[in-house]
Amino acid sequence: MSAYFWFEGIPFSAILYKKEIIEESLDKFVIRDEDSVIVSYPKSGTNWLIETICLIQTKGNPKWIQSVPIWDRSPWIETKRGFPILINKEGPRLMSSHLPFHLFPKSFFRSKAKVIYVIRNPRYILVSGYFFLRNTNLIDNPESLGTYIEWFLKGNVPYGSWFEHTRDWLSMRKNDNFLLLSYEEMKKNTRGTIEKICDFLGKKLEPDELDLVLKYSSFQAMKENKMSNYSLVLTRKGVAGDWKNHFTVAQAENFDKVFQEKMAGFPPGLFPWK
Ligand code: PPS
Repeated sequence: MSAYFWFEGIPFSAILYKKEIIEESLDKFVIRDEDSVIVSYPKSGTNWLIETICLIQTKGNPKWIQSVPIWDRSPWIETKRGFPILINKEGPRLMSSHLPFHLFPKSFFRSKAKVIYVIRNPRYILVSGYFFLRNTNLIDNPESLGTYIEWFLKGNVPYGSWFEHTRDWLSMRKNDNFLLLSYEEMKKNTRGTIEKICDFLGKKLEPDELDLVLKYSSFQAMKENKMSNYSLVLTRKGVAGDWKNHFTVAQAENFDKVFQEKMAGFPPGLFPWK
């Protein structure tokens, strides 16, 4: 049996979250101008981005990423574990969040803090999330991919509707304190993406330091790093193929239709996948 509660129409696992903390992070948590926040919908490549940013901060030195668990290096605002760490931390903070725009700390919108938002083809996110939930006890287990697709399209999944999450956060994409990245771009041009992040965060790295960031944030290196590999131990990589192997033709067509409807109005090319 999984213990979870609903908050504003979204299921949250009681293992990781508490209603009072989510409420407090929304209304009372103070985000400071010097903070940087990594924001994403789950399964978008967040942990990869966290590892990359930690390595940028240490100029490629792996000591920090190999000695401190990833969730303590960039604590999650809304979690039982992350919230107390963050409120007690002085100086510029690096933090993570999967919160949708309307549940994100209100103080952020009055600050100059930086947000890096990473998006990914939602079909991959869906399949990744499906296998993740099948292997964990966080909320109810979907009995089939078909069931999970229904939940996903309705937004009855952790952190709610991907469409709303993405639409709402993308409304900030022209702000100076907002950097939009995609998993697809990180894969295709990893070095270029790291340079983009460095520019955004005002960090200057030498080419050999950049090589080290690349080396230690690779899929293989993260898988071998016990301080970072929790999200990889449950992944499908090497086990199953991509979303095309899992969706039926009808499911894929229906998903396309919903995508077109819900994401209408964004410039073509904003989403770097087919
Ligand atoms: S979480 O736990 O919801 O925050 O998940 P998140 O970290 O956002 O996403 C998990 C997916 O990211 C893949 N991943 C990586 N891809 C490439 N390189 C590196 N270093 C890397 N680290 C994690 C991971 O395999 C999950 O995707 P799927 O499709 O399940 O393999």
